[in-house]
Amino acid sequence: MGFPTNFLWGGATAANQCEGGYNEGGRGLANVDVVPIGKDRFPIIAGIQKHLAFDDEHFYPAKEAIDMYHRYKEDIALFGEMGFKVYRLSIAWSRIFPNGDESEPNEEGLAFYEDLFKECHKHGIEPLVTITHFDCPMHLITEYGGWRNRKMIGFYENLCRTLFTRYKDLVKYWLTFNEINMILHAPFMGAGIVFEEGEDKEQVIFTAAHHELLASAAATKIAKEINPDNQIGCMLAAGNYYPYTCNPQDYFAAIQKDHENYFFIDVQSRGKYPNYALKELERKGIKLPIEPGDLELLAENTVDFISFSYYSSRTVSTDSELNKQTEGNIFASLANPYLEASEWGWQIDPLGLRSTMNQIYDRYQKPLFIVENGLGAVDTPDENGYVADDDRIDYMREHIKAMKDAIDLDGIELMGYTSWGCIDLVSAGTGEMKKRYGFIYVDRDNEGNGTLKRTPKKSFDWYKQVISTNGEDL
Ligand code: BGP
Repeated sequence: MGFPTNFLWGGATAANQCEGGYNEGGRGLANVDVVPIGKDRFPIIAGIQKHLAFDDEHFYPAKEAIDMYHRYKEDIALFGEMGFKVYRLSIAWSRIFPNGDESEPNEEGLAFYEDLFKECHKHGIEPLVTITHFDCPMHLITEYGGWRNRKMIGFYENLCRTLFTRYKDLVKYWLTFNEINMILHAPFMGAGIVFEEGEDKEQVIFTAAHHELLASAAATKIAKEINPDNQIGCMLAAGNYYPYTCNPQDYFAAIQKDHENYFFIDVQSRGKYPNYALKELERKGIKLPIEPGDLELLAENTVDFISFSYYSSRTVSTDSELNKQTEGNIFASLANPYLEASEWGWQIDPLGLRSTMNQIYDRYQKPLFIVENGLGAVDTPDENGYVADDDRIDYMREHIKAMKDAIDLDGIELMGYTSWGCIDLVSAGTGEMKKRYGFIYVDRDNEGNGTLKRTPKKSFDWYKQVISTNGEDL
């Protein structure tokens, strides 16, 4: 019992949070380059428009990030030393198609990832590739309005066909969209959407969602045509909702919040829009721009596995006074009195991971893959640059135990586990360096100071041992 022998242990990153080299190798400008850091990181209307112009002061971190663009060999060697079986990374779309709508790809971008994948294989590491991780060429936003435009499907198909063809012998695990449900909470990151003053935001979001879902199904189809061995996964920002009390109203509110997230995966995994969503959209007067052939495409091209990120469970109430606590958070969640929280208020709930795995597995009956999990914390190195990150080890130990229970006691099929930010990188939520997740410390601060030197933390040796004993020695 315990973890299967072929269990895929590893770590995860995203291009825009670690590569840097924003203007090298023919790369075009992307949405992630212009997202401001600090408090107006997720503005709904005006803030983003203000920053659409290339703005040095507000987008420093993604510009250089941790310079993995130049240091990937060193970084992958360290992942290899930890014994990684898999490395999840994302493609920067604008390295492959700088504007997004060209017919021919940029060879320098393709060659970069080809070499990176070869480097992974050299160390016995299987790449797991997210095709888009909050990433969209700026030109597709300014010219076409991002995913609100149906033309995006064709551009994305072109990207996918290019990737699947070029990396046919190097990559077999693919994820179509990172945290596809984030489009509801961060539409600029999730779908390159900038709202016009006064327009119906929900209508725009669900139009874009329909386009992304079609693009995801089309990608699955193309992937199988090019190589039937390709394994395609969807990707959900997961974390089940608890009712704040046993008041039936609260319980039902929790079900509705779960629906909000499962909407996307229901389509990607079951191949059709769920009734609860169709009813809700109808009530709100929102129309999905369904064209002939769309529903067939969705039905015929469902995913092979369900991947998700899990950091925390969430708690919901129908009490309007209590709910004021949650204003301004990306995911509305009340403080759960039974849980402790990280420095950023993310509540730590390993059993919640097991509950979430059960919910998702019961719902879809497909193998699961945990592609993000970890503790974001401020790390303080000693005089030798060493970080004793015991809290991170404790967090991961408890979550891995919960995974093991889900496998052993609940019979859940779990393909693998890639902890988030296996090397310190720029935070998606804050745009800063100070919130770190890595097994490897990177000497870089919020202001861009530091040597970029890599130093293994205490968790590096711990995770190495976890992998070498296949999760037995925690
Ligand atoms: C997920 C994203 C990642 C990542 C992670 C941690 O939502 O897929 O890109 O950054 O969250 O979030 P943060 O960086 O805000 O701590």
